[in-house]
Amino acid sequence: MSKPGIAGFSTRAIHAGQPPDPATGAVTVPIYQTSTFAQEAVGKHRGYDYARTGNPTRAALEQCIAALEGGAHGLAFASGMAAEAAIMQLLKPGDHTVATDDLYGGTYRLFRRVLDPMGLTFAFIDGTDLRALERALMPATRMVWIESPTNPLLKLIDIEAVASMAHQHHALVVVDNTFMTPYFQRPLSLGADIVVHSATKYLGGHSDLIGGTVVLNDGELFERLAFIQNAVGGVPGPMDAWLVLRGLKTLAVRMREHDRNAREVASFLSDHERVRRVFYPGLPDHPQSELARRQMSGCGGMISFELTGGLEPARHVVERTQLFTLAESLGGVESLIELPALMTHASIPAETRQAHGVSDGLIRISVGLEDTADLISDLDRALAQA
Ligand code: P1T
Repeated sequence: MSKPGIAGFSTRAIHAGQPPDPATGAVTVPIYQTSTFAQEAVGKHRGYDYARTGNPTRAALEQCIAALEGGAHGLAFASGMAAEAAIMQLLKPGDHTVATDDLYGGTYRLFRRVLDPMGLTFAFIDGTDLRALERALMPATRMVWIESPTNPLLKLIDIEAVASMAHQHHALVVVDNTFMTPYFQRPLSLGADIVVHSATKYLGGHSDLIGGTVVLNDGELFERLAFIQNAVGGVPGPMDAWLVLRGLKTLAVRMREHDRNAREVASFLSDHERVRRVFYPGLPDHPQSELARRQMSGCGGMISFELTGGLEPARHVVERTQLFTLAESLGGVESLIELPALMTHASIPAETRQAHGVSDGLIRISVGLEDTADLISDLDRALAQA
C-alpha cells in the first residue's frame, strides 16, 4: 500500500504499489522502458539491476494485484500461460496434479502435451464432485488446479471445500481466478494457496495486451516462484505491465457493469425459443446458485449457451452477430462471441471435450460494456437468422 489505512477495493486498485514517482512526482507510474540499470559500484544499485529480474513498472503491478487479491506477494508474467507454466515448474517428475476437467483449452494442452511428456502426471475430474476429488488424491498429489467458474461451462467449484480436502493430503491449491477477478472472488481468503490470472482478460480489460499474474501468501513459495520467474524469464515488458495497471484502476466499475449487462443478456437468452440451455451462475436456475452467493459477490460477464439444433445453427449465430465480434479471448470492454469446440478449446481432443460436456454447438460470449439493449438486439437478430 502506498498510504496506510487505505483498505477499499478501488482505492487499492488506484493506489497500491503506485505512490507518485519518487524521481519526478509523476502521479502515474512511469513506463520504465529499460533493459538494465546503472550500478554505482559492483553490486551497488537502487534495487534494480537487470529488467528480467525486476522492473519498477512491473513491481508496481505486482504489488497492486497482490493488494487486490489480499495476498502478501504478487508476480507478473508475459501471459497467463507463462504464469501457469511457472507455477507448474514448482513440481518435479513423478508429482501428480488433480485438475478440473472443464478448463481453458490452453491449460489442458500445457498439462497434457508439454508437462505430461516431462514426467508430471495428471488426473482430470469433475470439480463439482468432491467424492471424485477424494478418489483422485494420491500420495504423489502435490497440486489441485481449479478454475471457478470453469471455462467454458461456468461450473462453480467450492474453493473452501476443495482447499480443506487438498490440504489434508498436503497438496497446494491453485485457483485460476480469471473469470471472476478479485473484485468478485478472492480465493486466498477461501483457503487457496496460489491465485493465477490471465491478465489479458478483465484485469487489463481492453483487449490490448497479453499478460499473467500470480498471487500468494507463503514467503518460501514466493521465493521459489520469483526464482523461476527470473531463471526462466517469462516476464512482461514494462508497457504491458503499465497497461494492466491502468486497467486495474477501473476494474471495479467495469466488473459491476459486465455483471449487470450479462445478467440481462442471460435472462434474454434463457427466455429465447431457439436457446436450449444457458450456463450463467447468476441465473436463478443455475444448479449452484447457493454456492455462487457464498463464494462470489457477483457473477461476471461470461455466458455459454446451447441452441436447439447443434453446431450448424451455432456457427450461423457466431458468424452473424455484428456487435459481438467473432474472436477468442474475453474480459474486454467489447463483446466477443465464439465456439469453444472449434476455437478456444480445440486443443482438447473431441471425445474428451464431449465427455466433459462441451458440445460442438456450445456458444460462449464475453459480454462487454456496450449498451444492453444493443447487445440484446444483436443476439436477437442473429438468432432469428440461424
Ligand atoms: O492467453 P493467456 O493470457 O496466456 O491466458 C491463458 C488463460 C488462462 N486461464 C484462463 C481461464 C483463460 O481463459 C486463458 C485464456 N483464455 C482464452 C484465450 C479464452 O478465450 O478462453
